[in-house]
Amino acid sequence: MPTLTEQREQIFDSFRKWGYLEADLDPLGLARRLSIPELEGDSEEHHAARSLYCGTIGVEFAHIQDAARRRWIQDRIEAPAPAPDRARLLERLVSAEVFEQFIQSRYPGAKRFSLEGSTSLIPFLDETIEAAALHGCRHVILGMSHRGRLNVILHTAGRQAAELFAGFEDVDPRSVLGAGDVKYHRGATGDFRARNGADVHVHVVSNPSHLEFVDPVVVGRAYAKQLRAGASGRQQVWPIVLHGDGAFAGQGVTAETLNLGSLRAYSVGGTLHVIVNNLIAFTTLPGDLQASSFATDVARRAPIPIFHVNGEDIDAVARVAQLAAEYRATFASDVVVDLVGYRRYGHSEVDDPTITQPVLYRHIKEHPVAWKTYAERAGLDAEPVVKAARDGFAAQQKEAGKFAKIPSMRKLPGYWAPFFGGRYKPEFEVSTPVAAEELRAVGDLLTKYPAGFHVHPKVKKLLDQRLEMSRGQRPVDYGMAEAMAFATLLRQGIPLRLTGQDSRRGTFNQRHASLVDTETEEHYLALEHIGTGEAWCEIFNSPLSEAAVLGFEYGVSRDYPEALVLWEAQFGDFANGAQVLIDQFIAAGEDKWGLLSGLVMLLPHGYEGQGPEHSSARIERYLHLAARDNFQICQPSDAAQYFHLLRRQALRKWRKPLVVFTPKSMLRHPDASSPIEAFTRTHFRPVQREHEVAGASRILICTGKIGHELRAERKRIGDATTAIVFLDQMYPFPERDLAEALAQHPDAHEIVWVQEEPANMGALFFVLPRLERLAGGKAVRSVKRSASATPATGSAKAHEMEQQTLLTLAFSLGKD
Ligand SMILES: Cc1ncc(C[n+]2csc(CCOP(=O)(O)OP(=O)(O)O)c2C)c(N)n1
Repeated sequence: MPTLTEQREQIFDSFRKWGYLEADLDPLGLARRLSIPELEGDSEEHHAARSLYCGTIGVEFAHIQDAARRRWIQDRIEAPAPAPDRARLLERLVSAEVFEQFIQSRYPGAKRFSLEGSTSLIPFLDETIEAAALHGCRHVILGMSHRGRLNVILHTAGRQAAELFAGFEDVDPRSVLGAGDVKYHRGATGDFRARNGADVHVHVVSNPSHLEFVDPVVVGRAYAKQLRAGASGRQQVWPIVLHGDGAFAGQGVTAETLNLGSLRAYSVGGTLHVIVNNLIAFTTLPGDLQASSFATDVARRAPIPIFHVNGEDIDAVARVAQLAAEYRATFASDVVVDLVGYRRYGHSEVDDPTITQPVLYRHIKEHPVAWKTYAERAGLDAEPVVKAARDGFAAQQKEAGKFAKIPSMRKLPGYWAPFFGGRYKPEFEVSTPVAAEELRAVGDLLTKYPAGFHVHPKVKKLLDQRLEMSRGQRPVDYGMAEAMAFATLLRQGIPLRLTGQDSRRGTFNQRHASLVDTETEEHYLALEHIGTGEAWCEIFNSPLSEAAVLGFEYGVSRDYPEALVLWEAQFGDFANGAQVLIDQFIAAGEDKWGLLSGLVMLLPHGYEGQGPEHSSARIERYLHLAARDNFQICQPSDAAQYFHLLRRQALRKWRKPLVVFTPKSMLRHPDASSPIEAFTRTHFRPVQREHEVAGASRILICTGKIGHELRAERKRIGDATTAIVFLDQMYPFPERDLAEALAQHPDAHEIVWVQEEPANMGALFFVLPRLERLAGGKAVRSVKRSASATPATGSAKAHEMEQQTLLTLAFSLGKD
């Protein structure tokens, strides 16, 4: 027979595990409450446990493996709730509600994505940041989408209502022609004055329409800011991400981002995820949005607590805010808060929800606003608070008319001061060669490892070769060129971060940034011991994600402009798993938001008979996105070009994303290796000319591996009249360099663009019109695979035949 205490514990344990399923979470009282057999019973213990676990707070924590963490939550839920500051909570709630109504009445028809029905978000954030400030928080990086954004910018980021109202006034459209973004996407920075006197700097991150894709960017930005802050970084910088319930449940990038939470390469000591749960997405109800009862279920795979709270019980909302903040501060863990409310009007202000949810909206129409209910329950007089809010906004509206154009509510941190974007100018170039002595020195450092470290014999051989490369005793391959670029930059004080799937060793066994002890599996990263001053180095294997990890690294690059931040795709083909990040942030961030990034994307590319999904990094996609010098698109044709390209990227102050198509089979190929002099003397050349053939009658222009194959073919057939030019930088298009390369062969009668990709892919569409402009009337032709729905054939034999046909055609096309 269990003792009475044991019986009590059993009952309480059931409620700790299942109680949230019966909790009273829906302010409208419409959601069907589950009935869990394990919770049935009418004993005193049942009542006691039910009042704790099935009230307006429901906590999911039984899935957390760590008993100490479960105990922490249990102790707090089972202890009396701390007394809330009701006057303050009411004031925040009223202000949030009145703000929305004020815009509705003064700017009818304008889209603002009202927060009404979920305005408890504002007191929630208030209490969260208050609690965070007590734990040392001084920076909040806040990501969110459309819903309630203006309200958050006002009440949480501390901007003036006048600035927001100005966004609704007519402005001169010429200031944003062809660029800019809508008001509910733009970022904002401000200060939150906490009651303990601390100023917490709040930054609302600019985001695109694409829901949830800002999540990893927020976390990456927080990571970079924490690195800057040093040992107390995690205490000082807190990421908070707000989600819609539909988006949180539906978008895969949320799951990817949650997975980053506890990985060493990505951990920020906990992100607070807050679901502004209005139980609807546009016109779709939860039953069609998610497989389970809760939008939060995707988070249950992580060992993190999920707090559900009825958004109309403002005291409970405040309590959950404090619990969430304290949990993050105590365990450096992610926390999910599900703030359940409703949506008072349509998806946006121009949308009528009674067409799709007529019954629900009849209920909503009758439902009193949250501040009225709260004031009544708390015995507070809300009228003076409402009046003060209205008067305040009316005064702010008068101020709004004074702005000549939409005010920028954002301020870039000081570390961006030395860097700039805009159009390319040759004067931005810097010197990238490195003295031979320095290369010898880094060669020594890169090939050394601690005494007693057992290196794999194959790796030992590679290190011996690398030592010889650094001394000019053998040509330098890509792997060593990259290591030397990284090492020389680190020694110049440039921090470095590289992540990607299997990037430490390198997918093609080429990098070996980290040596693995054959006896202990301990790792040794020589590059970590090379930097000077502030130059830290991080090289990590990423999880098997593209979107979240690319978003994260973009975020890091946004807050560490002086670092070289690189993300590597396993094969370039897989980068389209992160297409939203590429389209919405990397290509468009500067145009939409004036925000720069020096992120490098390394995309292995090349037709080597490996099938449709291991051949093409889709050069065409990047070229389609290229305009106004928004990024750089390059394919270095040899190791030294790669070295100078990386160094140029880090050393120039012109901050632009760099897309690099990197080699696979050419990684160690002698034709693409470079003599040491190419590292000590030259710089990156957008157009690589050769000097073998002078006064050619035909010029082949190409980029990447095919160029080396063309050279081999030319040798094989003994052709002495065809010149081969490599286009190592496709964008910004190096028109002048190419014109000079063409001018080298004034008698050439034909210019041929040769590419491995099918006719509907590759750089063809981009290069051809430009070549025609430069050709001065000469014939411009092209050699490519036939247009195809897939990038490459699945048959290695067919590939060989196709490749040989390309080479044959390249040397015969146009010849009589
Ligand atoms: C990736 C993506 N797909 C579709 C949309 C179009 N869209 C905009 S808002 C919305 C509904 C969002 O619902 P929810 O996440 O619950 O947030 P709510 O608007 O209810 O606050 C949809 C489908 C989008 N913005 N992003």
